[in-house]
Amino acid sequence: VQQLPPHQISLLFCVFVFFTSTLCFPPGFIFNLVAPPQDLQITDPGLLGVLDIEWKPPPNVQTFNECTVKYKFEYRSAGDRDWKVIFTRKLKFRVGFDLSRTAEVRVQTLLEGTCTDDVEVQSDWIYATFQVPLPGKLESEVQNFHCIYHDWEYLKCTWQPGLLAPRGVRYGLYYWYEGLDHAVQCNDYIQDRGINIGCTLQNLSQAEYQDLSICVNGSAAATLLRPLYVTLRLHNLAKPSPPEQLVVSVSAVEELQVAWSPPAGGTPPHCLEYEVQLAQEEGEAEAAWASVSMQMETALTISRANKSHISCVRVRGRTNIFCADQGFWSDWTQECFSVARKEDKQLHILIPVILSLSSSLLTFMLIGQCKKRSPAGKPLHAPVGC
Ligand SMILES: *[C@@H]1O[C@H](CO)[C@@H](O)[C@H](O)[C@H]1NC(C)=O
Ligand SMILES: *[C@@H]1O[C@H](CO)[C@@H](O)[C@H](O)[C@H]1NC(C)=O
Ligand SMILES: CC(=O)N[C@H]1CO[C@H](CO)[C@@H](O)[C@@H]1O
Repeated sequence: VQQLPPHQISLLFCVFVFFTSTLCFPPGFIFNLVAPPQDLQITDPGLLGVLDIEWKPPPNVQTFNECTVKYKFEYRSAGDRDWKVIFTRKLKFRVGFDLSRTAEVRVQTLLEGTCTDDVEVQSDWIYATFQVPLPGKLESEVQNFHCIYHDWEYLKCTWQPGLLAPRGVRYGLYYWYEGLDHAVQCNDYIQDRGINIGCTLQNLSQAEYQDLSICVNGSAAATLLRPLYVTLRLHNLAKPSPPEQLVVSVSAVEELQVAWSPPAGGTPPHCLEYEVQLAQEEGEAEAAWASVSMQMETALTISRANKSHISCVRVRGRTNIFCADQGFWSDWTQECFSVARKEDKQLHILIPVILSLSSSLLTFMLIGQCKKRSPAGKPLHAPVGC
């Protein structure tokens, strides 16, 4: 390979720099002119899981009258790896945070239009952080906080006193969701020996499919207790009542037919899936359960290759994937009987469950109905965040 003389190398380098800079930095580039927004501020409206973020336009914004000024706004709770991103022309946002951690936000100016040759130009970032006061030691926070949304009608939350909780501690549960003017205190506490260890909240249908912010804080004479901040999604905490009117019958063609009704209460029937279990007597041994999973159908036909005896059928329900990411199983509804047919002891049950095409069709027709309950544009997952 022939070596180039030094002056040719520097010439090539200059040509290279010229072309790359023309590509990356269009003529008339105004990098230095795009300043970040000013006065980035975070304030706490006292709503237990959201913060207000505000900023002012960059000082030189009037000079870009042939360009649009936008902002890239990013936020996260300290410890999160990823930022959540919002592109906007607004100067104010209210977003959800886990208030037990430090809130981190950053904003930059984006400029695009004739003044930049239609290339998007970005400013530097401007940063801000915020932390609500967290009094007391971490160990004084309540433990084992759990909530269940029963029948889509009432929410029951329970907890245990913190490890460092002194005698005579008084806990309070406060909550807020979009639609309430201010945080509200629970008015129906569950108590154990005079200490609040739970709360029942009614009338929360407005809070379904959005963030419900909860704070459990407490006080005891001369001791500061650490508050617990949690953000819930009610539809993911639903527990239906057991299915009703379970009927088991044997048809003329010796098929076992099982049918039931969706549970009473506020659970939308199209939001349920079921599990059916069949117990077969195996001589003197304990009954063994065989499971069948079903979507919204409320009937099951079991054909029997061999005559056998099934001694019990039970069914339970849970929120299906069309309405929530998760949920709790209901208790079982059980029906036991004796249908001894033959002396044969080694009995087997074959359970070919035919989930017919029509029921799948029904499933997909109903998806639309489920989605309707979730307001458009709201993320299904939100950070845990009084
Ligand atoms: C339920 O909440 C709504 C507002 O969300 C209110 O108008 C209504 O009076 C409440 N009903 C009961 C029984 O508390
Ligand atoms: C608990 O939180 C609520 C709502 O933020 C507040 O009004 C109340 O003063 C707090 N109580 C204690 C003991 O910190
Ligand atoms: C216990 C019993 O009779 N089992 C029979 C069930 O039916 C299959 C064939 O249909 C036989 O192979 C099993 O022996």
